[in-house]
Amino acid sequence: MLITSRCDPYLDITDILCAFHTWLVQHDIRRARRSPSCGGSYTASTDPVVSGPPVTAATVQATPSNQFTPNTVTIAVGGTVTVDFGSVAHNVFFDNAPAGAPADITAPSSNKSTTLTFNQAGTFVYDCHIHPGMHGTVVVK
Ligand SMILES: [Cu+2]
Repeated sequence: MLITSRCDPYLDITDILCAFHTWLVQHDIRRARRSPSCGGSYTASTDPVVSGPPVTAATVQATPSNQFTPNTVTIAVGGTVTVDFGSVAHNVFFDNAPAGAPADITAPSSNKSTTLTFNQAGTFVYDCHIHPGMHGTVVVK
């Protein structure tokens, strides 16, 4: 008696990897690499970007209305956040000095910009000590 299987006996690991690679490309997983075994039609520059990697630089406005805008920014490890101080003086403190946080901007600052570098992944909450309740968040990943 002939026993048949629903599984394709000729489906080998290359076919599985090829199908997975196609899925990665369709979902624009940016780490997907062209695989010679798949024939390769994928180029990062022409495919639409659904969600890219975190930016390496962001700017936060410290506004005269006592807000950090945008309130939360997300950057890559090693990226920078430039705090753009407006006409009203503010400062920036990473309270409790979490590991990897840049130095505080202790001096009341207005009409200037200061760039902070984040070399460790994490979520860094900062406050202005002049204005209670004025705080923002930098997510580094
Ligand atoms: Cu302030």
